[in-house]
Amino acid sequence: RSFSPAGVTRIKPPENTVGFRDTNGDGIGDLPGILSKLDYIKSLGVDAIWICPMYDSPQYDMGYDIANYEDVYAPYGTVADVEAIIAACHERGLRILLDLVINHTSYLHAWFGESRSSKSSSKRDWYIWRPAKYDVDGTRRPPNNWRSFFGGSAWEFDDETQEYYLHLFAVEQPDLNWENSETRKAIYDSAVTFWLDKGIDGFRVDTVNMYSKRSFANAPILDERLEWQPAHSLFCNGPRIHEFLHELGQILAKYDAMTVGELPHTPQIADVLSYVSTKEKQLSMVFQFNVVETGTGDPTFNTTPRNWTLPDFRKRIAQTQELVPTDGWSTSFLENHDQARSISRFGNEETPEYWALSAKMLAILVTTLSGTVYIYQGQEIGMVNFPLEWNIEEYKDVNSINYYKFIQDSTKNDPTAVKRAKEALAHLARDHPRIPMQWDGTANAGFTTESAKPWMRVHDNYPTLNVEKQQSDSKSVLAFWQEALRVRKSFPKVFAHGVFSDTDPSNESLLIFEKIGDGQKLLVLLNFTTETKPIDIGKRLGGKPRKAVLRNYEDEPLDFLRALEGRAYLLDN
Ligand code: TEU
Ligand code: CA
Repeated sequence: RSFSPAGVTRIKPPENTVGFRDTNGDGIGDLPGILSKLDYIKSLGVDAIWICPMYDSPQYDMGYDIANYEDVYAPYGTVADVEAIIAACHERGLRILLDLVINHTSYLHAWFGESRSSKSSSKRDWYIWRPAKYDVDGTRRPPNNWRSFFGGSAWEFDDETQEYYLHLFAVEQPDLNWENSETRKAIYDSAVTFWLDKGIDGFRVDTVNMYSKRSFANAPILDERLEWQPAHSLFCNGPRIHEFLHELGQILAKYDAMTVGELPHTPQIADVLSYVSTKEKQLSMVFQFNVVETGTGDPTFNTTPRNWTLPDFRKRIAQTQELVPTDGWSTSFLENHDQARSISRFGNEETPEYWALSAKMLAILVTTLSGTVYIYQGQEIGMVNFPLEWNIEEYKDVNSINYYKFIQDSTKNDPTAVKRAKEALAHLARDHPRIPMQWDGTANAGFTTESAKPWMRVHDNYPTLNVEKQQSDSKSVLAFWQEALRVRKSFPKVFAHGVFSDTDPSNESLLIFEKIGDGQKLLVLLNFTTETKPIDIGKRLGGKPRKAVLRNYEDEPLDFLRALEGRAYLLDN
């Protein structure tokens, strides 16, 4: 366990992944914390929960670096705690998904220990090792120019056997070699069936399209200033990926388990369908990135924000909805542990009024789209990004830390560039969704005991923005989400299965769309600006008086939408 990959800045690993709830006062969220809040989760009107990786891990990527698939990270609890959650979920009619992280393991996984021990190890081929390249002057170089997702080369040289190993993510996350059938079998036996046998209902499958590498050729130069280039086209959606997922699918089918795969860098519907088409028997559904990538940077620096327009945003929504009339299935979401808060990105938090309107308007958007809806902890109470004023030390995510350091180093600490990097993080960093959940108005927001030091700083707005406060307010964001999910479930044919059409694709201010299903039509009208915009709603309702099934203002004038107003109407088709 002494092995430490060379050539990287050692960062102190954070103790935790997301901060849901701490029950023993060590400042770290834990499994009993999840157990204690299942009734709350159930009360939202959801059917299932997905738990981010709770496995044994040195936490270089907040648990997405797994050292043992069959054990739990001790500060979170034990395998028995997970079993208790499984049982408690099922008692309440909730299903439970775990996170399946099988593109890579931690460098501390026993498989990697054996693999790196010698070139003749029986597990050598379980990871991806390649010899170094040498310049004429003897300078050692990695096998190719690939950039890792978290910056720097995607290859790390190991002194022990004088070869490089591939890591698409952090240095501490070596990629498994899926070409080796023995490796695949070990993955299925350990990561997959160990937990299915314990009764979980399925998995969220991490980086589901990266297991089959196309080749190890140099990536095309996308940005000449960079030594290492993004190589998605060479490792995403590779030649054997569907064969692998079909193999995995056969195991999952035995357990009737559902899956939601994470599908980055795959914007085209035909490619998405190759994973989720029912006849392919691979995945139940996937998270497409089209919508959440709105307003993010180029593939090299996805942390850098860029301007976005409503026509761009709605085109991306339409791309996810295109799956609905096929034999595949879609998802609807705006947040997860990798995405900054949606209100801070797509809404407006300038005033408390705008904040609440945005939260509800975005809730209407997410709950009226077809597919399976996913909401992320804190989204149901309208949690927002932490402010720009927070020190850079408050950022704990490896992606944020490396990004900031890269900008500092590559610009020789140019103040303008460094300031811009900090602004970028304040807008898009993965840290925003990971700060402690805001349960109540006591010190530390009820996430942990009042005297404990939470592993990440609590948002300053917790005294006014918390679950307890919203539970006693029938007009709260929380109450609105509950209502929206209830209405959605009352009309599943049109809310969850309806066929989407954008009626005003070039409108820069109003997002208006229709859904058709089972003789019904759902009309959704959302104003993304803070100005009142004229629109003939009466005409769109066919001249008949209607009451909106969802709305974020008290009354329903028929010739305009006010700031951040949202409404959904059900009509006969
Ligand atoms: O994310 C994979 C992924 O492709 C991105 O969303 C990633 O977070 C981003 O590109 C980083 O720049 C998954 C997990 O959701 C993420 O938390 C993990 O860090 C990653 O895999 C590695 O396991
Ligand atoms: Ca704890």
